[in-house]
Amino acid sequence: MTSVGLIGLPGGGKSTVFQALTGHAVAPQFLGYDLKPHQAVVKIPDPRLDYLSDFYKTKSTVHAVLEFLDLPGFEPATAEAKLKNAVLGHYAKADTLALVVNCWEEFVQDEADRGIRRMLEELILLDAARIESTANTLEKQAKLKASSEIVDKFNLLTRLRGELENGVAVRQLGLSEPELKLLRDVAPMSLKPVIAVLNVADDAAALPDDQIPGLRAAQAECAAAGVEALRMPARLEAELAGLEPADAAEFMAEFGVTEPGLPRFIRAAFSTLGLITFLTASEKECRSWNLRGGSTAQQAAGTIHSDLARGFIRAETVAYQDFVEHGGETGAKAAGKYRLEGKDYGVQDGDILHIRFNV
Ligand SMILES: Nc1nc2c(ncn2[C@@H]2O[C@H](COP(=O)(O)OP(=O)(O)O)[C@@H](O)[C@H]2O)c(=O)[nH]1
Ligand SMILES: [Mg+2]
Repeated sequence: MTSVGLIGLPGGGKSTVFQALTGHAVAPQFLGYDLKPHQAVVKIPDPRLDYLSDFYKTKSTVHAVLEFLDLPGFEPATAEAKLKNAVLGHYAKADTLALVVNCWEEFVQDEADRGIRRMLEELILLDAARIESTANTLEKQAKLKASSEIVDKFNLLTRLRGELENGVAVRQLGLSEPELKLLRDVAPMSLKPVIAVLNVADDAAALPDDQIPGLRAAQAECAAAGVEALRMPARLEAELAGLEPADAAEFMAEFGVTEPGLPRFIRAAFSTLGLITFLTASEKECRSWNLRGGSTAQQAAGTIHSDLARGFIRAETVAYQDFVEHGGETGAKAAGKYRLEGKDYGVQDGDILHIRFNV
């Protein structure tokens, strides 16, 4: 299950964003020194899945999910090393980090500096220390037996140390697949994708970016760090999350919110993580699935069940758009839109797959 960890300064609005995105209210922890993360699983809304469920009058509809973790915060300038390490240990559990930044207060320049630059720097400092000690161990191993893997890894880590010392995150280096493989056990924290959630005030919900004091500064800080930024009036959204759909729509209109935060956040998370969605559909069950972009049909089959990957024969495939345009399965088949794809077929976002297999 793909997980998103909410991180940031204490009081930046992590728990508020958590509530906005998951609908789960958690007790406020002003200092963020309570080290227990809160967890919630959210169904990913998808109109394509709704359409297919409706079309097949399916017995069961299953949404792909994202897991959200409301992680403890810390203040980089003053937190003790022990606390920092405990908190950063929690960050390691998330696939992607959502950095929540207070942009609802007046003096946001300081907040942008503390809440964005300093927080991201902590990930880099942690990696620098960890990579240094791994590199030292490798150096000793290389003296005993210098395999090519040890040498390649040592060289890569030496290069990373230089980059990290210059404040460059591992995620910014565009490493190749073989390089990433060498780093698997090191699992650098600064390799994790980061999305910044710029938490703006309720009455700023409908304002253009440049009319929100300090927002531009925060966006510039994110751009400098190579991090995508998403603005969200989190407190307002947290209230919305607790309302009936009709009331929520009225409330949104009143505050000029055109689209709730969750779908916007999911789009940003999917693009940052390089995820796509594929679908399976029948009278029995309609379901959406998360998949790493660039995956093959066999890998998609494997996310459904390992048996389907092992005994993979063909993936009967139709693009969602073609399915809809031809009025469903029969029409799309008549129009020749169903394809039989092999195991190496590169699955596209919105593909409806039916895996033929034999075990
Ligand atoms: N005015 C305003 N206050 C907010 C907003 N988001 C959070 N807060 C307040 O800031 C305080 C800390 O928020 P919280 O989500 O608990 O921060 P956390 O420590 O990062 O989890 C709470 O009193 C929130 O009500 C916001 O968008 N606008
Ligand atoms: Mg909190």
